[in-house]
Amino acid sequence: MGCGSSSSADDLTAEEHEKAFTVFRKIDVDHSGFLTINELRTALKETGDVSDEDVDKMMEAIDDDGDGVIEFNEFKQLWKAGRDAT
Ligand SMILES: [Ca+2]
Repeated sequence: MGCGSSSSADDLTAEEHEKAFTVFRKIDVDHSGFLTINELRTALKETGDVSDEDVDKMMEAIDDDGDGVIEFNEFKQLWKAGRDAT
């Protein structure tokens, strides 16, 4: 349900990129190269009290190309959004 292609420049620094990738790999427990909703759910529940509904919503928001999994480039957008929000 993504609206248009937002191919904005990747403005993460090398350090941020590395940090994001470390977290990504940690969440990607089966090392498939992408995050499934189950992996996302596990990761989010570890950080706090998150309902399945919240996970579903988040998944939908992150999954830009709508293939049901989160690739690293999608995760990076999340990382960037989280950084910009603080
Ligand atoms: Ca995706």
